[in-house]
Amino acid sequence: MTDRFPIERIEARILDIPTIRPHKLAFGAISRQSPVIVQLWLRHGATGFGEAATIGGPSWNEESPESIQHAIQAHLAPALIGQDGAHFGLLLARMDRACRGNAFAKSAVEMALIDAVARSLDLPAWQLLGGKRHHSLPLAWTLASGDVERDLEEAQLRLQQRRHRVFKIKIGARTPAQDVAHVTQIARGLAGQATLTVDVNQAWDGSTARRHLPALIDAGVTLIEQPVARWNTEALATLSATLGDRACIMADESVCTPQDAMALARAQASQVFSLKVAKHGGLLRTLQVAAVAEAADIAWYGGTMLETSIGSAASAHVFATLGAQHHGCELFGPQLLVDDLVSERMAIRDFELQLPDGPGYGLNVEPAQLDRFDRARSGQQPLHIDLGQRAPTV
Ligand code: MUC
Ligand code: MG
Repeated sequence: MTDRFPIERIEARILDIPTIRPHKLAFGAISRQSPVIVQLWLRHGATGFGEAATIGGPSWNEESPESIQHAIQAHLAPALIGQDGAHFGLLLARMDRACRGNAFAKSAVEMALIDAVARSLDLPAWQLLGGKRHHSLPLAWTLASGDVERDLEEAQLRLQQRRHRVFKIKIGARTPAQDVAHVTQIARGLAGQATLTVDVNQAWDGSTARRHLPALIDAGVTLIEQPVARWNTEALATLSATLGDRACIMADESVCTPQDAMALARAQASQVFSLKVAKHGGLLRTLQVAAVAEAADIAWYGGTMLETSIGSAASAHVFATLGAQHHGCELFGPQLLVDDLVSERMAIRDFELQLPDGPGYGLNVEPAQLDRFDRARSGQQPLHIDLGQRAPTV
């Protein structure tokens, strides 16, 4: 049998795109995103685009834009050039043989491959991933300016625009008492208008979480994301067992591989998994993690690494195919950036993200925008996260 879609070329470049305001998380603040954009050419077919975005260089997990670009250029692209792009599973196995780990890098390549093959077949990517089950999903916005007034202004505007009524508040950088006060003030300001979630990004230990989460729940928080370190399955399980009726515990950094998902499910450590294409190592592996969740009666949430419209639309295609037990999504990355790489973004209507169709991810990527933000052209340096003041230990 002749190869249908020989892979001809794969390129990866780092872009630097400022955010509309500093975005403050438990581990530091960012004022730009540095996505790695992959372009993949098929000899008898189309070109596809993929993206891997980290947050604060290698601060969110081990991979950085520079390590992702290196893994692709030095190891993943050479393993795939000349291979038939039609066989996604075989190509994932080839990438695994060429390079251990490096899930973000693999996800960007696989994303570009699926886009290219779907475009060549004139199909939406969701068609290759199992078919569409959702046409839209509730879309959260993250409040992370660190300032109550500014957060409330941001939230009120988005409520008026009918874009967001689920707000995720980033905490963990300050003392727990300061965080509780911050969330409580926001909750009072938005009472009756919004649903509130918090993301602690692993900043607390088990006893801090046990002590302070009840006050956040009393304030009105209904979903609590990664309150403790990613290895701390035991603390997650205790929190899920004790707080579970009043609010859901959601695993994020703890759940990357399908094996992580199995271990968390066995331990009954969380009621929700935040799914992110990058940390799972691609769209197909996101489906695998989602399958474990569904089998274990764990709901899913459509997470983000603050990608541009490329990574966000690819994520939307896979989320569109998942089951009914979900808590919506947070694919707001494009709106946090000063500009985008595509001519038209996914639409947001009545507080919901309208999930896109194809071909591929249904995007029209603008080459001039890729050039405009290209680090190799602008000469920007790798990002150093703003570490700010260290929070006192509790
Ligand atoms: C994370 O840990 O969830 C997602 C939204 C946001 O504001 O930060 C990210 C990372
Ligand atoms: Mg998170």
